[in-house]
Amino acid sequence: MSGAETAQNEQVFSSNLLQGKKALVLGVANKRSIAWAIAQTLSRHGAQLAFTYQGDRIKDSVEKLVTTLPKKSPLFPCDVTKPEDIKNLYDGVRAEFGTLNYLVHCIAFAKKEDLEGRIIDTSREGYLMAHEVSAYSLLTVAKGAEPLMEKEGGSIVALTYLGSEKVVQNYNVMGMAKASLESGVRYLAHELGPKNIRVNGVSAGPVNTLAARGISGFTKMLDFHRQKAALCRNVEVEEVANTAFFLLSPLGSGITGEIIYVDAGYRIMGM
Ligand code: NAD
Ligand code: 0WE
Repeated sequence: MSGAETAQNEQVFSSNLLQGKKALVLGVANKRSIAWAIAQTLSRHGAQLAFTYQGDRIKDSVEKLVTTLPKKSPLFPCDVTKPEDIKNLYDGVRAEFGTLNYLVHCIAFAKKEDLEGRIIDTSREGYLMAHEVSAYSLLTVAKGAEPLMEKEGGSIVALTYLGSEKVVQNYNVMGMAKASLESGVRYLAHELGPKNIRVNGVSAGPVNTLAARGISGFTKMLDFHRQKAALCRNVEVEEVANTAFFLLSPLGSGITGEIIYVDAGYRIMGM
């Protein structure tokens, strides 16, 4: 491996910066999930965590991961398209934690058929599904968190992708949904700012997760990204997690409504 390809972050950082803080992480599916990398990082900096999982199908794998953390973490089922799940989630978080400091949104979904072919052919149902799960859900989970964050202030981070503002072949309806998500970040930042709740987005370069591996030609995309990126490499999931940590933590106290790119300098390149 050349120097440029070697991970730059072999050093693992820990601190007490988040000691006594409580974080809810949405979107862990397995050990490769960006949400899991963020959870581990928050835990290493002292935070206490709660998790959601989408359905019984992944309950066991999430449970197994969560028991590897030093502090016991409550786990709640939550399909964001089910309002009763969101209500039960926050009833549970209130009972376990009383307050909440941080919320991490790592959820996206579009039908496979809408991530290929022509965007013009997107069905109404597929469009609505992608937007409901990937963008509208930020509002519903933020709404649940708001009363729990009011006392101490809080911070929310959502994961997004460059396909929101530039055309990335086949990202299609997910690009529209991410544009909506990013706009939601700004409107929420304005609305929750007076309560000292910050809201930001982390725009990650392509990472080989479960969601990514469902996409045909993903390995080619990683190669292309590596060739074009200023740092001549792909991003490591730990780098995405460190930025989410920074934004959530007091280090990010002056930042809200922003989208920060963790893409090894891909987006800045012209030719
Ligand atoms: P992942 O598959 O590990 O995570 C996606 C999560 O969304 C899963 O945990 C899944 O259970 C959850 N989800 C889907 N539908 C849901 C629903 N109805 N209710 C509740 N949860 C639901 O993949 P990932 O790559 O870690 O994705 C996390 C986030 O990162 C997503 O927002 C994705 O768009 C974003 N992102 C990914 C990449 C990448 O290349 N992997 C790049 C930039 C941004
Ligand atoms: O946000 C994402 C992926 C989100 C995603 C992935 C899937 C695969 C399986 C949403 N829905 C589904 N539905 C499925 O059935 N990324 C940023 C990763 C990604 O996805 C792409 C990309 C990149 C990068 C799709 C097409 C082109 C590029």
